Amino acid sequence: ERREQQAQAATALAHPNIALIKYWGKSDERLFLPRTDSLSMTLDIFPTTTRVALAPGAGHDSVTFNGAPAPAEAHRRIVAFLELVRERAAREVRAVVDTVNTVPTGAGLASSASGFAALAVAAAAAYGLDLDATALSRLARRGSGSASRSVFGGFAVWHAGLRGGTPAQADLSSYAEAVHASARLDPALVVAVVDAGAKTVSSREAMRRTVATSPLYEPWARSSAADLADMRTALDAGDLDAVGEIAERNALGMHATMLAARPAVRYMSPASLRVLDAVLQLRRDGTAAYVTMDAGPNVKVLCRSKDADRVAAAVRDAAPGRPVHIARPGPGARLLPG
Ligand code: 2P0
Repeated sequence: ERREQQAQAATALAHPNIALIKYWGKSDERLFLPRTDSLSMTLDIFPTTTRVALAPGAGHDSVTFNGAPAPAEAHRRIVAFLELVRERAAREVRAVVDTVNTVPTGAGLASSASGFAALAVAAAAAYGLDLDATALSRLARRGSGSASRSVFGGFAVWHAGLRGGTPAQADLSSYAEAVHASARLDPALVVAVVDAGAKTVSSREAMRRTVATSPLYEPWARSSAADLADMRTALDAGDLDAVGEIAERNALGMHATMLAARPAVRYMSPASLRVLDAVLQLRRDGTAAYVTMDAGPNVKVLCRSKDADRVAAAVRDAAPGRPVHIARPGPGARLLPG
């Protein structure tokens, strides 16, 4: 193969996203197909930068995180992802993958969304695949479900896709796309890192257990479809209070499904609940602030951009000594020059 004589490299940048309508539960674990549609905001903080360089003659892929060899599980998932890219490109050449994550170590914020979005964009370019944003989103999904959404900036909806067809049809129909939000919305997301420790149950295992055993799962999945329709209307109208109320009920409902799983999965800690109480107090005092939580104890508070400092101060009071970050809507994944 002549083109493999010439090493090719590409570097991409992507940001994390936080779901306002959650992805919780897969219909196909291998293809990363979700049971429900989800909707997120891509953040403007903590980008991941990933460089993929083809390594002609190398017998295996090598992967570093922040300059050190990647942990075994991350290495395994990245190599599996590269196999998929090689299959698409009909090429065998191995790669060197170097990833720099700017999430502060132990921030307890998932980096798989920004990580696989950046990897999808960089690997597709390095292997010579010419993919549009839809195809990149579909590809990123195969690394981590939520990565499908980080391909886009601002707000994005990830379609669960067709049910009842062939696996290939389902795969083709499950991708994210940008969602319109009114400029009036002007939101901020205050991220309270209440516990930097590793999560007790992986989201993959927790999703599996919730779908298999929680009697609350199907009712939540049905209500989530209604939440998504309401959320699109609220975003389009720039109605921050409606966006916040819908996001909060969807997230707390997701946590309720987990609490009802057997055995229960509980990510909320006493410190999380103190932040939830502080947010209720902010609302009683007239500041629009709404919580969302993911597969861990950290709390994200949606508010108006102009209120972000005040909300952050209230959150700091409720969780003394814990890092608090302010994020706003950020850009989609993109190739960097050079
Ligand atoms: C979300 N989460 O919508 C949901 C809400 C956590 C709670 O996506 O198994 O790392 O790689 O597809 O995307 C976290 O799960 O899971 C997640 P995989 P992912 O953001």
